[in-house]
Amino acid sequence: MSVGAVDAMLANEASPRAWTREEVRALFNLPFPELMFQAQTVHRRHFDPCEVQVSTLLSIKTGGCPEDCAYCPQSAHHETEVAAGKLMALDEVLAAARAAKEGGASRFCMGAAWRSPKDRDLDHVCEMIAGVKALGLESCVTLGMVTAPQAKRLKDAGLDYYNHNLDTSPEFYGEIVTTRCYQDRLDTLDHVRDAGINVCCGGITGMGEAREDRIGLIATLASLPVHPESVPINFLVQVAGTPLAGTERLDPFEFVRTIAAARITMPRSMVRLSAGREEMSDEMQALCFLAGANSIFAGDKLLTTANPGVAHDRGLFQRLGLVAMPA
Ligand code: SAM
Ligand code: DTB
Ligand code: SF4
Repeated sequence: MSVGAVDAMLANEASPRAWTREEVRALFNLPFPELMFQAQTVHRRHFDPCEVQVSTLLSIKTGGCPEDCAYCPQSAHHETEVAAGKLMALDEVLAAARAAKEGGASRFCMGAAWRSPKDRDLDHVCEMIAGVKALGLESCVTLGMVTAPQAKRLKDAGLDYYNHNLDTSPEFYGEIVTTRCYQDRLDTLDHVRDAGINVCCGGITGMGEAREDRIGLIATLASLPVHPESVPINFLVQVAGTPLAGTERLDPFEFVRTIAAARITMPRSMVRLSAGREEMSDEMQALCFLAGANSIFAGDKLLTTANPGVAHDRGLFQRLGLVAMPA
């Protein structure tokens, strides 16, 4: 597709729609300045380009996970320095949520290294959600696969967002995870959507995938029955002991292109510049914001790996004239 043809294709975009691979491929193939122009045009149609939503992440149950996700330091299949822990106590979680609120976060996300939660685990998580909501924060959890009744329980507890990523294209997925399949992920997304919870769903780049896999990921996300409200794009954090440690580092511009493609294809979604910021220059992060990213995780730690500190992010926001999005 020529630059002019892509221009014409985007000129009449009014509402969210499904995207074919060919269309997404055409975006990835644009010269970088054209892609950035299109991404910014779409971004400004729906958002203030100077506002960035800030979430805080807490690992409420760390390590010892039975799944074999090749990127993940928390999998029991890999020998990493992450020790397996138990589910955190409610008061500890709420103390962290209070600190996140004081630090300026509008959303508090809790992650658990589970394949799927047991019903009695869910009792505790529901109490945490209710506590986080009572503090005036939006709530998000990522607990692995959930059934329809479990999703309903989470909704009843007041959950705002459920994070469950597709991670990559359907073709590459089997190289990365063997203990659950792509369809399992799609099923969980359906359960969450049907329960009336906002969907947070994205993927990872830099795992040794081809551009076609990044295209396949974006086309799949943008063809879900409803676009995810939030789309985290992670840059692989290489952790010693995981099978993906030592993978050749992806060209940073490819990552920026992936952000831009997410922005253009899912115009009303929040696109999160997610894991991997610790190893990115400030200039690369600025390019991601220019490409349409409008959400980040703040705080020293993601789940188990490092994230730029709050002071650094505050400085970056100031230098770029960005402001935290009000809740
Ligand atoms: N166990 C749950 C699950 O897999 O759905 C929730 C937690 S899991 C750590 C959430 C997401 O974090 C994964 O789907 C993956 O996209 C991302 N992630 C995990 N390890 C990562 C890494 N080393 N680099 C970048 N992203 C990572
Ligand atoms: C997502 O897409 N990225 C976040 C969140 N959802 C849960 C997690 C990133 C984890 C990075 C590796 C770690 O810190 O363990
Ligand atoms: Fe477990 Fe989630 Fe890590 Fe996969 S990504 S190993 S499911 S914690």
